[in-house]
Amino acid sequence: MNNNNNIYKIKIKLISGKGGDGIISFYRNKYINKGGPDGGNGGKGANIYLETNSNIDSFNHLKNKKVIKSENGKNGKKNNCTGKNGKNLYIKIPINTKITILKKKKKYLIKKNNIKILITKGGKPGIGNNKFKSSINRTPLQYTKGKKGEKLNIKLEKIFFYDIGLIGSPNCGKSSIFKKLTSIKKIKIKNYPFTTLDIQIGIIRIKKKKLSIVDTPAIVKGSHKKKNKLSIKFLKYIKNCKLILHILEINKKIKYIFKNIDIIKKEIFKYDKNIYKIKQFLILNKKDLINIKIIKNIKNIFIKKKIRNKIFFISTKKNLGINKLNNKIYKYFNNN
Ligand SMILES: Nc1nc2c(ncn2[C@@H]2O[C@H](COP(=O)(O)OP(=O)(O)OP(=O)(O)O)[C@@H](O)[C@H]2O)c(=O)[nH]1
Ligand SMILES: [Mg+2]
Repeated sequence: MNNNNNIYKIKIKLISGKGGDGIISFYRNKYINKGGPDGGNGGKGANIYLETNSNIDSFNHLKNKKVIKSENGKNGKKNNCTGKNGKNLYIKIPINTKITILKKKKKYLIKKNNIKILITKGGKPGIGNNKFKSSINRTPLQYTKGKKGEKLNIKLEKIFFYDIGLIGSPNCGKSSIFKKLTSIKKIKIKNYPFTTLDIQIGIIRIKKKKLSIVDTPAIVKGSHKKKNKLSIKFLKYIKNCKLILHILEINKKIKYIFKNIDIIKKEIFKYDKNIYKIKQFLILNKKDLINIKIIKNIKNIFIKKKIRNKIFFISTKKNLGINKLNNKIYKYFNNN
């Protein structure tokens, strides 16, 4: 999957079609050269709707579309004929799109498929001179023009909802855990930093539960900076998770483990403070590489530092602590 190039946020201007004008006309034929008024009304300007569609997942189809216009209504015609209405326009958007109407500060989040919302109304049609006839005005020269359609700037943003998000520094074993929990075989795991360059999505099946999980590229000091190629833009996939598994590499100096927790916290804070309100399990991976004394020391420091997160010591390589982690994940989702 390559999500990096997909467009998940876009601003567009919507301009609905103008209503067609009413016209002035008088009935004429071979035998009648001074017939009554027969100028028809204009057609309606087309509305613009946004419509959720489960077949699309991004706004790639709207790339480079800064302005989208819908059809104008046609002008009225002779013989009292009404002009054709503009054809309403339906713009496809993915499910879970947040729509912001910029000037009005109105927001919607559409979570279901095939939902249509009217965003800009087409202009009202003008009235032809036929409608102005009366007993005292048999040859009206009045008509009205069609009104302009509504115009709005909107912002569309795809919101991601996964159950579990994996975060952590380079090489700590995020993808190894992802592979273990999802049983997906084709996962790139290598002994160098930044193996994972894009998110990966999988499903964990525990008992009868199915939970979605997202693996992410590593976070390092400075990841929040835009110039950084692997910036933390991918945290958008994490920000609505119900549980975060923060992975730490245990075969490092103890000081480094705690420094790492702070680095990642700072980087995430710079992206969105609310992410830290999400329940977080701290997973200390690579338990096979250290002895029990170090584990005890680490546990003590967690207590001293009053870090209250649930802590797990695991090894994906030796399959240690994985069942316990699975059970706690299951319990958490059963209770929340
Ligand atoms: N000894 C040991 N090695 C492990 C364990 N888990 C993962 N590794 C190794 O650690 C290295 C990195 O693992 P990955 O799963 O690719 O780590 P990652 O956090 O996804 O790395 P990036 O995507 O680069 O950020 C690989 O060589 C793994 O085989 C473990 O429990 N014990
Ligand atoms: Mg990885």
